[in-house]
Amino acid sequence: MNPNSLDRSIDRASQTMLREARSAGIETVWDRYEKQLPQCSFGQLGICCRNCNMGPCRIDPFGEGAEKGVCGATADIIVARNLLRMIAAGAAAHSDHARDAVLTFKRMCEGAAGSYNIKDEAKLYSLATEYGIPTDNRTREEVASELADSLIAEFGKQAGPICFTRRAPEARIKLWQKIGIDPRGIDREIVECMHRTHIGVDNDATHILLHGLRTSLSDGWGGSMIATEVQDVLFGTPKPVTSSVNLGVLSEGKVNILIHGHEPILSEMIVEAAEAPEILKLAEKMGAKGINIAGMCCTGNETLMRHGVPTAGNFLQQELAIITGAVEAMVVDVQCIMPALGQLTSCYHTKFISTSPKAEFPGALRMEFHEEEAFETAKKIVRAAVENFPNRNSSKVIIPAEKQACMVGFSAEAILSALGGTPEPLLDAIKSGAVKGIGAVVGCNNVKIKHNYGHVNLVKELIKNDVLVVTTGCNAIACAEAGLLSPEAAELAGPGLKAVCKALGGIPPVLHMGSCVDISRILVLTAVVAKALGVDISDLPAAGAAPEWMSEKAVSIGAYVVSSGVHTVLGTVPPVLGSETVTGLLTSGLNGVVGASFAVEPDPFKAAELMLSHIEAKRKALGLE
Ligand code: CUV
Ligand code: SF4
Repeated sequence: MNPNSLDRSIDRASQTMLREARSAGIETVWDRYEKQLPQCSFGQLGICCRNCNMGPCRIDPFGEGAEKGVCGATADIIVARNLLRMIAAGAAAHSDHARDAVLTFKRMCEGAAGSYNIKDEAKLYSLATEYGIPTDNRTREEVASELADSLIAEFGKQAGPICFTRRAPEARIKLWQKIGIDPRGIDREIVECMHRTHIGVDNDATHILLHGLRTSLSDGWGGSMIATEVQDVLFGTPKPVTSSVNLGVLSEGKVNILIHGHEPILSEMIVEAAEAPEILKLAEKMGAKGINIAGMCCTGNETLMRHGVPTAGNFLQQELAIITGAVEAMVVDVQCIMPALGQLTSCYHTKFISTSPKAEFPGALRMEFHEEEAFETAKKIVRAAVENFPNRNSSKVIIPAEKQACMVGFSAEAILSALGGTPEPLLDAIKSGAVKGIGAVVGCNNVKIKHNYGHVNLVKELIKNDVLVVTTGCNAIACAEAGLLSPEAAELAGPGLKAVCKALGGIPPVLHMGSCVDISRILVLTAVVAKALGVDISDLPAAGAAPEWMSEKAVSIGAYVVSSGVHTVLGTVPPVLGSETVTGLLTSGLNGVVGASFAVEPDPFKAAELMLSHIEAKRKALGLE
């Protein structure tokens, strides 16, 4: 890879910081990637196994050396098992996040998490109804408490089904039941992944993969959806709000606190704590003009869409933000936080504060966060950042100018209300061809793809061709940085989509639906549209993409999106090419099983073509020309 900053990112703010990193001799993720090259080809192909201590074993991809592991496992078995473990880890990450949100909710009901309360009562009652919980003559707290118990029970259910899976169209549920992938309790599915992949248990690639689909569904329609819904009850269901993104949101004169990771439980409190009068007074005393909170990654998405808190960047910008020299504290919880941050922050005055009982980092200052004293801990963290302000070395500060306006917060509820309360106007637009279909573009950054290049170009191609795009995660932030989440971006859309955006009062052609767990909102939206059309999700003119994905969570996401019937294009190659059987199943065999499959295409322009032709084919099948 060429170390030229222009080749590493398409984003100007990031290019500026990459230049600064080079001149200061600071190492970043791109440099570490180069040191890894060439990466191990056995790993890339997915044909190494360390599942027992007779190994490690590896299969010779050229058929010259070993064809089997010591136990006799073939490439098919090893690749499928490795993939299943990736799905298990991803589903576990989302679902453990959900568990913590639900437990906080339960503690709040018991009066033991005093800093939290119910922000969306309407959602509380609609969820209670969905769970068959009686609401007449009961206090709000009684209803909430029983709902919390029902949600907690979803994790340990020995027999299915998970309640929210019943939001899918009837035909989809029947299909899941028929092929045996209607998920049971979330924890059960994940544990079974680990059991099946232990030496000498499940040794048939197809059989292994089917359990992968079931596990992923327990994430999408289970863990992730539970996280989304409970967070909406606790923190409010997002509504359209404007804000700004990119490294330029950092402030020269204020105390900058970055909140990075994935859970809103902590960040919601930090946002509140930064408004406490005594803390603002302290900031003034320290010579700051105020306190500036900015998000990163999905924690950023959560606070962006609920409070309009600006976001400083996505996954590959976490180090670049520190290199501005203007960050007093980088506060992290879980997921996608580079362990490199410890050493990096030690080159600056930045305090690297870890908060999750589950996640410790080298070089981090530990300020463990527990619901019981949430607000107090949040204040302590903010105070530590404020007191660090005088240590900022202004000669080291470089804040890029780029700061892009965006409109975010399009929950499924917000989209329906923008449509006037029913999906009909959207259906009409799809039927008339003004909107050709829906593109769901999500997922991480990956150093293997030029930062934001895949995200931005793919989305631009889709809207240019009248495909309405819904986005979450790091794609959403990339889109925001490129100006695609502003109403003005409708000018970049095809004539049909542009007119629809204008008719709906000036919405962007790319709708920010939230964080990664909020891909569950996309599932809900597709289910609503499919039901209104009287078809299955796999019949919709819709396609998904993860142009720069890297995490195991993304593998679980891809699996549940496809299992839900949405054809999905991946921008980086998953480690499966060592098995023709597994590769064939993923890229075509699944069509006959769940009515959708994967494609891999690193070039975003070609990926857009794949999605567009899929959408065209689905339109034709529905009789829409
Ligand atoms: Ni999950 S999308 S890197 S932060 S999982 Fe993290 Fe959201 Fe990928 Fe981005
Ligand atoms: Fe090797 Fe089989 Fe053990 Fe894997 S499970 S390390 S293939 S012997």
